[in-house]
Amino acid sequence: MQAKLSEKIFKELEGFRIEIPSWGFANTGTRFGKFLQAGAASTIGEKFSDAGQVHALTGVCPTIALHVLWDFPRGLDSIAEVASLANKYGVRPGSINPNLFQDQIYRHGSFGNPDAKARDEALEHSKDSIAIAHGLNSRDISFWFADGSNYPGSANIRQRKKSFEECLQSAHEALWPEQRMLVEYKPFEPAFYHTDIADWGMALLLARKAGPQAKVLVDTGHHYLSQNIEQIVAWLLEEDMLGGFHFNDRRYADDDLTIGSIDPYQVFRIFHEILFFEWERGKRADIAFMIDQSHNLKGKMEAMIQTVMMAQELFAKAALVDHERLAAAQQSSDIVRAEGCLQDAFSSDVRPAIREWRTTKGLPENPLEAFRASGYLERVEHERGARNMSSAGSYA
Ligand code: RM4
Ligand code: MN
Ligand code: MN
Repeated sequence: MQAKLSEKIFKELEGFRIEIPSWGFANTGTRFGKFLQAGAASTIGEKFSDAGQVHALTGVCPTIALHVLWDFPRGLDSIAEVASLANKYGVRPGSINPNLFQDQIYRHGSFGNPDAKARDEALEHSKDSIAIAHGLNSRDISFWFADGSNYPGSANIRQRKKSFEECLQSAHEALWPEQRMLVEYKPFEPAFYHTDIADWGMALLLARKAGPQAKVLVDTGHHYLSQNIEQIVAWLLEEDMLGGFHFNDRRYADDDLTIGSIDPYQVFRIFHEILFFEWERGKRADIAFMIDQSHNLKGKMEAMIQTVMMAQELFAKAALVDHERLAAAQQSSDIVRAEGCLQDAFSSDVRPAIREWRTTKGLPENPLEAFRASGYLERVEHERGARNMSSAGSYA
C-alpha cells in the first residue's frame, strides 16, 4: 500500500475507539433458551476482567457499557465497587443503560405506561442511573424503551407520546451539565403492533423536546430491512443530533450478529458519511461508537475481538475515500466516478496497514490469534465452568 494511504489510515485509527457492552460477555440466549458457555462472565468483576482483556489486545476499547439492573445489583451503592473494578482491569465505565423493561411493573410500559405509578418508578430509576453515571464520570445515559402494544386499539398512542415527552423532560432536568441523554429507537420487538419510539424521526422529536443535552442513538439492527441507514446518519449529523451508535449486524430483524458479518458495505457507508461530514466541517463529530451484540454460539470474547477488528477495518477503509475527488464528482454529477470513490476504498486491503499500526502501539498484530494463544479462555472456563453450566434457562 502506498505510504500516503497508510498515513491516512494511521491518522484515522488514532481517533477510533469503540465501546463494548458488559452484556456481550454474559450467558444470554434466544427466547427459546440458552446454550451456556463455561467461560461466560456472570459477575460484574468477570465482565470487567473480560473487557480488560479485549482492550489489552486491541487497544481501542477503553470503555465498557453497563446495564444498571444487571451490573449494579445494589444500585447507587454499587458505584464504589464498579469504580475499583475499572481501576483494577484498566477499562473505564462507559455509557450507563437504565433498565426500563425487565421489572414486572413495566408489563404495559415504562414512560408510556398509563399507570402513573409505573411512570414514576421508571423516572426514579432513570434518575438513579443518571446519578450512577455521574458517580462514575460517565457522560452518556442510553435510554432504550420496550414500550409499545401488541393489539390495535389497546393503547392510546397520543397519550403515551405525551407521557414520553414529560418523562424525558424530567429525566433531562436531572442531567449534570457534562452528561448526555441518548434516545434509542426500534421499530418492533418486544411490542409487535406499535412501539412508542419506533424510528429516528420519533426519537429526534422526543430528544429535541427533552432538552439540549439529548441526542439520538442509532442501533443498526433497529431498522426495517432495506432502510437506508446511512441517510439517517447523514441527516442526524447535519441536524447535530447524532449522539452515538449501537453497532451489530443482522439478516432479518434485531439479530445482534457480529458487525459486518452479513453486510460489511453497510457499515462502511455509515463510517463514510461520518468521515465525509468531518472532512467538510474540518472537525470531529462528537459520536459515541458502541457495540450492542450478544453472542450465543460464537465464543463471547472471540466474537468481541473479531467485532472490534472488523469495525477497525471498515473504518480504515472508509478513511481511504478520496473526499476531494468525491466532492468534485458529486458536484459535476459524475455518477460513475463518485460511486467509484467508495468502491475503490471499500475494495482496498487495509489489513497490512492496521497490523503495522498495532505494532507501533506495542499491540499484537492479530489480537484474535493472540487471545487464542494467551490461555485466558481456558483459565476462566476452569474458574467459572461449574457455576455457569448449572444455570440452565428454559423457554417455558
Ligand atoms: C434492545 C436494545 C438496547 C439493549 C437491549 C438489551 O434491543 O438494542 O439497546 O440494551 O436490547
Ligand atoms: Mn441497542
Ligand atoms: Mn437491539
